[in-house]
Parts: sequence; C-alpha cells; structure tokens
Amino acid sequence: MARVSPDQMRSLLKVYFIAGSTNCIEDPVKVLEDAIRGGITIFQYREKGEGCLVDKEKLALGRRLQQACKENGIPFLVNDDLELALELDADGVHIGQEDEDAARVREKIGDKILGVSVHNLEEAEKAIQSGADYFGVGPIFPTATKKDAGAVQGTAMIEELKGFGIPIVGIGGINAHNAEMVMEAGADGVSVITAISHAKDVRTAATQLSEKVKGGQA
Ligand code: TZP
Ligand code: MG
Repeated sequence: MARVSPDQMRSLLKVYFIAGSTNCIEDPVKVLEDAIRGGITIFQYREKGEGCLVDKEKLALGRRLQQACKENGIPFLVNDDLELALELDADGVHIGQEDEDAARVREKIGDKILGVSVHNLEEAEKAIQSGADYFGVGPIFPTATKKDAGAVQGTAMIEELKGFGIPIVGIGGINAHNAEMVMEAGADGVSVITAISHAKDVRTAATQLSEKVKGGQA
C-alpha cells in the first residue's frame, strides 16, 4: 500500500473522533458505532487517563473498536502506542512531541498514516522531515480532557501552519458551535473527544459536527 496522499488525508480528517474507555459513558464500541452512523471520517483509539485499560484489556478493546471501523470503512489509528498499532495492524499512529521520535515511528510503520501533534513552526518543520502525513494542532479552545495539553492556542497557529501544505486537524474543546471557526482558519478537519463521546445522542452530535465541517456535503 502506498502512503496516503495529502488530498486523501484531507478528506479523512474532516470529522476525526478520538476515544478510549475513560471518555465513554457507555460501551466505547457502541459509542463508536453511533458516531460512525453520524458521519465521522476517521477514528483514533486513545486509551488514557485515570482507570484506563492496560495490557490485554487495552488490546481487546482495541480489537473490538478496530473491527467496528473495518466493518464501516473507517480508518483506525492508535494514539502513542506503536507496539499496539503494529500488533493490531492499525491503519496508522498519532504521536505527540513527548512520544517516540516521529522519524523512528515512520521507519517502523512503513506507509501507514502518521499524525504528529505540533505547537510551533519548528516542531512542524521537524514533523514534515520525519514523514508526518498530517499535523494535529491545539488545544484550540480550553479543554478538560487533556490535563497537560498546554496553553490554549486559538486558531492562530492553524493559520501559521497552513503554509506548509500538510493536512491539518484542530483539536481541543471543539464542538458543533465552534467548529466553523477552526475550518475558516484553514484546518482540514476537527478532532473531538467530549463533543461526541459525552453527547446524550452520539449519532446526532456526530452529524451536527459533520454538517458544520462539510458544509452539508457528504
Ligand atoms: N490534545 C490536545 S487537546 C486534547 C488532546 C488529546 C483533548 C481533546 O479533547 P476534547 O474533549 O475534544 O476537548
Ligand atoms: Mg501522546
């Protein structure tokens, strides 16, 4: 399989749902299936926080979530955990600056999708040289989900990073009310945890985000 093209990546990033067991009130697989019905375009398994699953249980949930993605043609990415991504033969990996070196991850994953969180031009430059397929940029708005997310960036960094020509997804405190601001700044999509995982009606929440981001297009 060849590397994902920037255009393919841009369309996959539109409604990027991230979740693990600690983010979900009900079974994460049910949440994911409802989110898929609502129109998400890519999924990242991020098993973090107090009480998160480890070892076999983490692997087992990953398998179930991956299966739901496979059945629906949605790419399945793993956050941080390269070994898990390889064991599951996931479609890709997303890493932060504090994780394994991006160039080393690229070597190990071949053509799989590689996302890298970047916060400034220097990190962006390095991520490109390391073979990143997209940038995750944030936190755009205040978020309670990631305690060490760093300073709120607003949309300014998205505008600065546009010039690199690499697909960009915004993250942090994004919901159906503010998603348009993120897209207007030049992002190719929005990634959300709470706006979907904690919604009373997960499917509707995903649909509403999808409408804002895609401007009514499928
Ligand atoms: N990275 C930067 S902010 C964030 C991550 C993983 C959390 C996003 O979660 P939410 O609930 O969509 O604000
Ligand atoms: Mg990380």
